[in-house]
Amino acid sequence: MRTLSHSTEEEIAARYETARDIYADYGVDTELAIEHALRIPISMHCWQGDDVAGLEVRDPAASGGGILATGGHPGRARTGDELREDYDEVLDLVPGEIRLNLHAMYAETGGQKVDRDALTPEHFARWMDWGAERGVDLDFNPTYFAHPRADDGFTLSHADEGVRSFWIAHGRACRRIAEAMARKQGSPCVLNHWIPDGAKDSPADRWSPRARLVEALDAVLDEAAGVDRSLCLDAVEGKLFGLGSEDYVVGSHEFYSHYALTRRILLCLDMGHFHPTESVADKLSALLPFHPELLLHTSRPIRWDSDHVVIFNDDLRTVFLEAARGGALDRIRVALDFFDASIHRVSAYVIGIRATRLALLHALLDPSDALRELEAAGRGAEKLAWMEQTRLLPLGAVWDMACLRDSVPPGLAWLPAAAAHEARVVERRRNG
Ligand code: RNT
Ligand code: ZN
Repeated sequence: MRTLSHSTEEEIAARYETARDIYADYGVDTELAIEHALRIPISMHCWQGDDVAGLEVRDPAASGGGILATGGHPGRARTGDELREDYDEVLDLVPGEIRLNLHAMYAETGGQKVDRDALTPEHFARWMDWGAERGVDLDFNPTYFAHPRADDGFTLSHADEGVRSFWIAHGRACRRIAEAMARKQGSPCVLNHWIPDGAKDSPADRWSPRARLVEALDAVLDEAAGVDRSLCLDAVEGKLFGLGSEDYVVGSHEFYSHYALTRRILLCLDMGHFHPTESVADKLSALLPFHPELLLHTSRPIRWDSDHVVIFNDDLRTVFLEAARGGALDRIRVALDFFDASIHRVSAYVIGIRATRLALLHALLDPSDALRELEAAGRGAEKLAWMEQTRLLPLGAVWDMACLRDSVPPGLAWLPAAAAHEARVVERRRNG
C-alpha cells in the first residue's frame, strides 16, 4: 500500500501564498473566504455513528420507517458513551464550527423504558453536558419512526385519533427538549420534523391524511404550549418517496413548503429527497424570496434516496455556490444526513463533513462578480470559459491552509488518526 509523505506546514504555507495570488487575480480574497467558511455551523447528525439504531429500550420488532442503513462494517457504537467517543474523534479531524444534531431516540434513560410521549430534557442531560464541555451546540429531531405506533406507515396523519395524539404528544415533548437545549447552550436549537407517512400503492384518498397532517402539526406547534419560538426553531422536511411510501408521501415538498411559509417555520430541503434530475441548487432562488431561511440536509442519493456519504460532487458544489452567489449563506442552516454502515463510521463522518466544509469554501472562492459582469455584457462564451477555469483553481492549497488555521490535519493527514481510533475501538465493540 502506498504511504503518503504528508506536506509540512512550510510547504502548505508556500503553496497557499501562490494560491492566494492566483485567486486575487480573479478578484477573490482567500483570507475572507477561509474565515467565512470556518465560521458557518455544520450540524453533524448523530445517526451515522450507529446506523440509525438509537439508544432506546424498545421492542426489537419496531419498524424502520423507511430508513435503512446497509452494510456490516464492524465497530458500530452501541451506547451514548461509544457515540460520544466517536464524535470526539471526528471533532479533532474536521475544521470549522460544528453542532450535533440529535434524534429523540438517542435519549439516555438509565435502562428504563420511557415512551416517546414522556421524554423530558433530563433524558438528554448527558448530551447537553457533553455539548457544553466540547463547545458543541445541539440541534434536535422528534423520532416519528422505529416505533410500534409507526408500523402502519402513518404517524401524525394516521386515521386513528389515538395514534395521532401519541405522536402530537411526542412532537410537543421534543419542542420542550429543544427549548431546554437552546437555553442551556445560549443559541437556538433547530427541531426538524420528518415523518415517514405515506402509502406504498395508489391510495384512494390522498386528501384526508394531508388534512390531518395540517391539524396535527398545528397541534404540535400550538402556542399554548408556551415554547419560545426564538429558541426552538421548528422545521419540516418533505420527501418525494420512501421505502414503503413509493406512491404517496403525505408530507411532500409542496405540502411542507406552504405549511412552513404560512406557519413561519423553517422548510428543510434534503438533497436526497427530490427526483434525480431536479436541482436543489436551483430551488434556493425560487424559495428564498418567500422563506426567510431554509434548513438543508446534505445527503447523496445514488439512484434513490440512499443516504450515501456526502462527497464533493457537483450537487454539493452547486447548492452552496448558488447560496453564496445569492448572498444567502447566512439564510441556510446546514445539517448532514447520511448513513453508511459498510465503511468505518468515524471516517464516513470526517469525509462527509470535510466535503461539506470544502463546498462552502469553494463557493466563497467563486469569482461571482466577474462572472456576472461577463453575463450582463452578453459575453456568454467567456463566462462559460471562466466557469470552466474555476474548476482548475488551486482550491486544495486554500483548503489545506483552512485546516491548518483551525488546527486540524490537512489533506489526507487525518487518515492515520482515524485508523488508530478504529483499531482502538473495534475489538472492544465486536461482540454485541
Ligand atoms: C428521512 C429524512 C430524515 C432522516 C433523519 C434520520 O428520509 O431524510 O431527515 O434521515 O431524520
Ligand atoms: Zn433528511
